[in-house]
Amino acid sequence: MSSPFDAWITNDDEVSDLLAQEWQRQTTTLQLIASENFASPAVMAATGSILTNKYAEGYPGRRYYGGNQIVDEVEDLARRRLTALFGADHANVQPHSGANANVAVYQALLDAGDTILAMRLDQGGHLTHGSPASMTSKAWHFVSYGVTPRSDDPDAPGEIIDFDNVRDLALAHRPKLIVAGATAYARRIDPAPFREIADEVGALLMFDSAHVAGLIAGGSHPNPVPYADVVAFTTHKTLRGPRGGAILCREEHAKRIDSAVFPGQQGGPLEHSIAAKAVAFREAAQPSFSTYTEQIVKNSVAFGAALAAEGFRMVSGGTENHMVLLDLRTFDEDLTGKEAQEVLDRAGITTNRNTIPDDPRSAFITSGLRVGTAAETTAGLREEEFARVATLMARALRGRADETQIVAVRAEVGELCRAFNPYGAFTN
Ligand code: DSN
Repeated sequence: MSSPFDAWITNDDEVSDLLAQEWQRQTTTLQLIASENFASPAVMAATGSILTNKYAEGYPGRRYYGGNQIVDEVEDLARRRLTALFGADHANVQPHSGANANVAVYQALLDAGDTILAMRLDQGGHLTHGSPASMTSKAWHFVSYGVTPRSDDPDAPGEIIDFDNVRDLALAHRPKLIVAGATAYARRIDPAPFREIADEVGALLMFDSAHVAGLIAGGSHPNPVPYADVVAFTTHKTLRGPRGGAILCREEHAKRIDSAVFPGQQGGPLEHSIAAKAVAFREAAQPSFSTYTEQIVKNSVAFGAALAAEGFRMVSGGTENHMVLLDLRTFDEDLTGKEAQEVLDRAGITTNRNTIPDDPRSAFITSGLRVGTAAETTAGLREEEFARVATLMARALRGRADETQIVAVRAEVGELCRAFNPYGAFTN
């Protein structure tokens, strides 16, 4: 099958062939990676546009290159749409990624060596929240909070953000910045208690909403903008835009945030991506986007329940966002996240292995698997189909030693993907 975007494909046979193969992969297998989505053709058209040719170091009205009259309008449009979407004072749409955005925030608000209180990677945080593997841990002093211990009480299963721990650490270490936000955490994150703790110790508050930016834009999760000094995020996850980052902040931080992104972190902005971000921000402001984000959460709840019925344990006992974090050990003590991801790949189900709180296995092996519903909700799957996907996952993993089982699941996955092609409406 060829893609409807063939017109964009180059005259380079090798690249064209790889693009066609990836088109096939994305539309004939299930995409359950919680940080991925299917951007609209309009977003992809802007990403592949003529704006890729333009150098525009600086900001609208203050560029270091000529010929930026139109680019200035593009970037201003993106900034206006973004501030309106979240009700923020100021937007910077230039970060190339979420990691760049986070580091720019630290650079803007802190001096080298200052203390930051953030969620530990193996408890659900992000590399840039001070992981020893990230440069952030070398430039700033991180203190890490985590989740409450797991409990067998079904009414209070634990593994949720431990606000007593956050407050105790904040009082003990007096951080200059507190970071809220996570990458492997299936519960709603309320910005209010973070603000209270930040105020109590005189810290600034950053909300890293990379994963949930779309859920916030759609009104399915609380908006951190009224609470946080700065909100940083990626534009390609639940927000369903092009790959990239963005920062929102209070007016008092605007100049320092802008200077930290350029020239502090980056050179020329990717104006083609900024045009695509503008397209995505407009899409996210439509009423249909709220319907979409509500469905994402409903799908996660149904998916999680069906996975639990198959014997997987949901970390924190449930989900309130676009992801389910699974502990595989209740399903099969010997099954690692790495093996599960590889088996599911063979069955046409794309996931990622993930550490879970207090995981006895390494980050490369893991006891957990993270699955998300944002992309396949875009493709049109609803609760019923996600329940079927849970069954298919369990069948593939139980029958992993038997190739005929994998082949049978792969065939059913193919059927689902034919019925729910995210770009079906655009295919000739
Ligand atoms: N935030 C990571 C993820 O959640 O997949 C990527 O950096």
